[in-house]
Amino acid sequence: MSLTLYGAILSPYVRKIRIQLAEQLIPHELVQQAPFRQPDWYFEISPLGRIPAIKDGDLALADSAVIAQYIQDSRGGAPLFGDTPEQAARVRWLEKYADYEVGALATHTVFANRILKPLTGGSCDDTAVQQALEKLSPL
Ligand SMILES: N[C@@H](CCC(=O)N[C@@H](CS)C(=O)NCC(=O)O)C(=O)O
Repeated sequence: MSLTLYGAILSPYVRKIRIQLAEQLIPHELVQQAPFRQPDWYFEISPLGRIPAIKDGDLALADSAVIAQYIQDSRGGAPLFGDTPEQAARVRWLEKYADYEVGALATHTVFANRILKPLTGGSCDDTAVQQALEKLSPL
């Protein structure tokens, strides 16, 4: 089955999947999709409109953690989650930490305010950015 990845290369969640596909030498097509102004059809692949999403034949999947696990399960290749249950648990913890703790501050607050909002006609919330940077600095 042919695998299609939808997303924009600036997204850390999309880059996670691109690194996996490259590491595991998995053939795929990349279709550029921004995380805003999504066409209606994209919500059938990614119900929340977020990137990344994939199509693999008739299967549509969203969320980078779900996609990474599916690719590992369906394509195998180099071990992505380590060789033992302990290593797999550690990898998953780091993934959740990056996705939901670092991502909330770095991507959804700093990047969104400083880059995306001005690009889309909004204005940067400097207080939110400053608070996020302070929380990120000990990480
Ligand atoms: N938990 C999701 C997060 C994906 C995510 O938030 N992607 C951002 C781009 S970096 C997005 O699509 N934002 C648009 C939105 O939230 O509407 C994943 O791991 O795939």
